[in-house]
Amino acid sequence: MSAQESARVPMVQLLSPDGQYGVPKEYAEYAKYIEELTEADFLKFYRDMAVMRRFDVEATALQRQGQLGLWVPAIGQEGAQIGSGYGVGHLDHIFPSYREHGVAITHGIDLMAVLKMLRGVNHGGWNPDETRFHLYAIVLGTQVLHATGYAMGVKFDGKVGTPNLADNQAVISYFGDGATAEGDVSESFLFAATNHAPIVFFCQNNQWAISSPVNSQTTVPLYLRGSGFGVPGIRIDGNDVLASYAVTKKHMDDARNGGGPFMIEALTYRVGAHTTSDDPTKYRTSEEVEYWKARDPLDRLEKFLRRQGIGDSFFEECDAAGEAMATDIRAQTFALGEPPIENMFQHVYSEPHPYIEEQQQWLNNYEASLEGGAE
Ligand SMILES: Cc1ncc(C[n+]2csc(CCOP(=O)(O)OP(=O)(O)O)c2C)c(N)n1
Repeated sequence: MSAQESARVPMVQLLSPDGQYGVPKEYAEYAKYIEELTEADFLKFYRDMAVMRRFDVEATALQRQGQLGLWVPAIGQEGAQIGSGYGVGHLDHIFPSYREHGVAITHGIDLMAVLKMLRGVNHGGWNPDETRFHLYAIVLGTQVLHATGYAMGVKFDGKVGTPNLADNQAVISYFGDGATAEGDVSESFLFAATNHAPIVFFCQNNQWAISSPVNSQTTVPLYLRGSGFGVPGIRIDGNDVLASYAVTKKHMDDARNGGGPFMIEALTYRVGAHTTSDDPTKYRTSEEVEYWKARDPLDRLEKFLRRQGIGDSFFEECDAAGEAMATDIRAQTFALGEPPIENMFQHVYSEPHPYIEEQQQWLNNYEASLEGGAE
């Protein structure tokens, strides 16, 4: 569908681009989730969005300085990620793709673990058992199948829809508009629906899959993609952190309580490059980018907070905290050593494997030949 057609699709928006809060009557069911929030929650949303953006700027600079192999920017997607991340319950499991640094922040992942992975010195760096935030997945759509399987397991274990609400669990999986074209995602919808699995499919439609526009992935709004399989869905304004929070929270609660799978399409925009290896000026116009910058998720929440009487000092504190974080991760990144080369053979299989041992032996011999002055 064209950008003009897409803009006419109804979506949940609770915060307008100029920071006015209001709940249209057709979305009244979401209002209570915002009414439960305190001022401290709104400030936390802003602070984390600001940290996420500053982290992104710093990581991009570190990549340009040769400190990281690659960086995957998420500027513009802070509202979708911080809002939905906080909508996830304390026992729920999260299956990200590779751009969910903001969701990672909401679940206490050490940001250095993300940087180490993109420098190639670890294989992920956090423990999914403890954090319930699973490892990044580069192969598009795989994490959606993993999430669906996990949700089916939760269901088979009887942890869904029990009277003991505090013990129930659900799963959320993140993926992009491009990933919806993968068979894995369609298969996930089918298994989730037929097993009535407790899962929310959270699609960040940032409108580009590298250089492929979303209208090459679909002719219908993506939130309808699950419906033929039996997965209902809704579109939200992904640059509205409050809509992202309230809609995710409601549908995670519903899934946990036995309501089955649901799909959320968060309409947002990747303002930066796909990765630091990409040059988006080759395939999209600066007018389009400016249009979306004017709908920036941080500006929108800042306008809302200022309307609530939050003054300059809070925003200055956020800036200072962001600078301190950036200084810290820069120093930590510069201090990272080279990992032992043997690391590449570890964690390939859980038990010793003859092919891996053979390759390691070849490397050992090669290194010994260099030490012996083979040149
Ligand atoms: C199965 C598979 N095919 C192709 C790729 C190469 N690839 C990496 S990212 C990407 C675009 C993904 O776009 P989207 O799903 O919209 O997510 P975004 O990167 O915009 O967050 C492609 C094609 C891949 N990683 N995995």
